[in-house]
Amino acid sequence: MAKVALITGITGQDGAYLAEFLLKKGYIVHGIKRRSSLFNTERIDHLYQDPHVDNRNFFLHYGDLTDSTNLIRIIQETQPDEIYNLAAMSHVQVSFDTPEYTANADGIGTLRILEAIRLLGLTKKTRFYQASTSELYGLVQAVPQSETTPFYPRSPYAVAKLYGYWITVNYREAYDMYACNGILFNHESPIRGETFVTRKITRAVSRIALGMQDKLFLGNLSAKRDWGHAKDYVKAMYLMLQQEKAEDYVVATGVTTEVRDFVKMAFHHVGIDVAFTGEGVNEKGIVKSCRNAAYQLPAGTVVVEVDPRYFRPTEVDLLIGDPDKAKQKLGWEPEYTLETLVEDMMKSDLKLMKKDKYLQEGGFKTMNYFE
Ligand code: NDP
Ligand code: GDR
Repeated sequence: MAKVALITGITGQDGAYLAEFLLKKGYIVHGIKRRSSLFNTERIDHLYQDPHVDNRNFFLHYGDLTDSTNLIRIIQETQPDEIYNLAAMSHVQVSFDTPEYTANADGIGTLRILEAIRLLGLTKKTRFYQASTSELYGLVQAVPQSETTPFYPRSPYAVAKLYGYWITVNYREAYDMYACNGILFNHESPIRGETFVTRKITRAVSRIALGMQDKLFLGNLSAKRDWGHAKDYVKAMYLMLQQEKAEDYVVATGVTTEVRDFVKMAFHHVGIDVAFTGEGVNEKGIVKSCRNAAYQLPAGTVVVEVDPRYFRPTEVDLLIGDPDKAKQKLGWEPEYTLETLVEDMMKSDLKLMKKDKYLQEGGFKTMNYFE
């Protein structure tokens, strides 16, 4: 019998990679998507199956983490062996603007699923994965951050995820459920949301290299993140649910990099070498030399500027994870390095932007909203 998985947040970056991964393993995959006035399934369109054909193994259901009865019905109908709770309002800066909604979806949403499993009598059948986050560590207490490092959340997003983390631990202990937290550090990919810093950078650098945009505006260039590839990280999610005993795991690369160095790496990929001068709001990224065949930029051109509106009221300065437990107990090993991650994202965005340029030159309207 094929195993059945239910993925919340299937239309997001991780949901798409995880669905693809589980389908390849022979799972029947159900996903929850939100109703939207525009199509929101671009990341999973390649997995779509015509509802009129037989032997389908991929199904989508309308739902929302803020709607208990909807979640109860979907879980009852699908009777999943594994639930991966990936749905969330996942943008840290946006959570300062929408704190109450973020608490509802990311915090109470987790409780709604756990409670649905309990009410439906599925505590012995259904294994539960919670998408916890390195944002829980927040204000640096110790590095590298491991499963035993104390938490100090620094945003409404992280505080909501703190509730999600502990309610998962509590249901594991109170009801003997198989429930795990994956404390995942930042992971990116060519399908990363466009307003997270890495994707914002790879898109803008591609456009600058093609002569479609002059400058990239960023916030805090000194923040340090432990960046991995989402394709590697969804494997760890799956492995966490295949063990004898449910536990919590850190998933990270163990390498940390400043935002400004990620910017330099992305520019380097297109033959533009950038140096940073100045400090804080006055810091600028300036072209040192340009070996870019498509678009020559004179030395001294300012291609990066700091815009304080991207500063956060409370920032997380330094994240560096210790993935030792995941490596030892799960046998997890990432395949990508930061260099191959940047390469993967840059290749993909260059291709997308070339297409965009072609359409623009042909007189067709293209997307020009870059936050
Ligand atoms: P994305 O933002 O790409 O995807 C989030 C998903 O959640 C989307 O499918 C979105 O739907 C859905 N969603 C948002 N709100 C609701 C809601 N109220 N009800 C139902 N679905 C909802 O995030 P990622 O794929 O990057 O991350 C997956 C999970 O992992 C998130 O919980 C995130 O907080 C967490 N995480 C991510 C890390 C990362 O570096 N990527 C690191 C650590 C944790 P729609 O497409 O309609 O917007
Ligand atoms: P993060 O990711 O907040 O770590 O949360 P993001 O890419 O948004 O920010 C990383 C760092 O870059 C700095 N930064 C900017 N960030 C954005 N978005 N836009 C900018 O212009 C910019 N300039 C500088 C930020 O201040 C920050 O320090 C991500 C999300 O996926 C969460 O859901 C997840 O839990 C964590 O990673 C782990």
